Amino acid sequence: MVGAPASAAVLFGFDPGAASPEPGYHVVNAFDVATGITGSNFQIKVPPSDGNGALPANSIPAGTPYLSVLGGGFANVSLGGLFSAFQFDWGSIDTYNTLTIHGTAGDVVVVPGGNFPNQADGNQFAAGTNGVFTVVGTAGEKFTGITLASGSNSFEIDNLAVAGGVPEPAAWTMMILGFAAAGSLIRRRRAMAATV
Ligand SMILES: [Ca+2]
Ligand SMILES: [Ca+2]
Repeated sequence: MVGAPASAAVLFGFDPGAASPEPGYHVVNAFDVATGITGSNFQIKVPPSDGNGALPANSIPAGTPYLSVLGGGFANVSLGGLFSAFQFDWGSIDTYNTLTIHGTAGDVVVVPGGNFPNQADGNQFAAGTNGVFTVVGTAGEKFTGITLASGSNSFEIDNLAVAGGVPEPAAWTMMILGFAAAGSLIRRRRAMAATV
């Protein structure tokens, strides 16, 4: 990953040609339907690509709808909680795309070709403009969401994912067994107290 400091302890980077979610992340918004999004002049874009948006080239599964913010529009997308890191597929990166990261560190603005010194010519297929964009807080920062804005068509993303695994069934079983053991211990103590 090519890293770039956005502010003191908020780092971001881009993995060219990669797909979200990478190991350690799980998808919270696949943008197949318009949930968790507010704004104006954006759409859940159903492929094929056209003047309103280009499918992020490497998103998995391939060919699903994605979020496209059109010229002059914006979209606020919630992470659904507080997370120390997140990522998404960013396709056909353009210099007129602006990403604002919201969180406990305040707003951090990312501008392709500016403080995000990356290829940003809108190429719809090249690895250099289609990959995974990841944001990490290195000093305890937590992130709550993002705002996408675009001066022209379009700003396209898919598969917003947050750090941390989905709890495994085994982990839930252990938690339930733990609660059950604590409950039986309390009951035994009560029984012993009653016999004294
Ligand atoms: Ca999708
Ligand atoms: Ca684009």
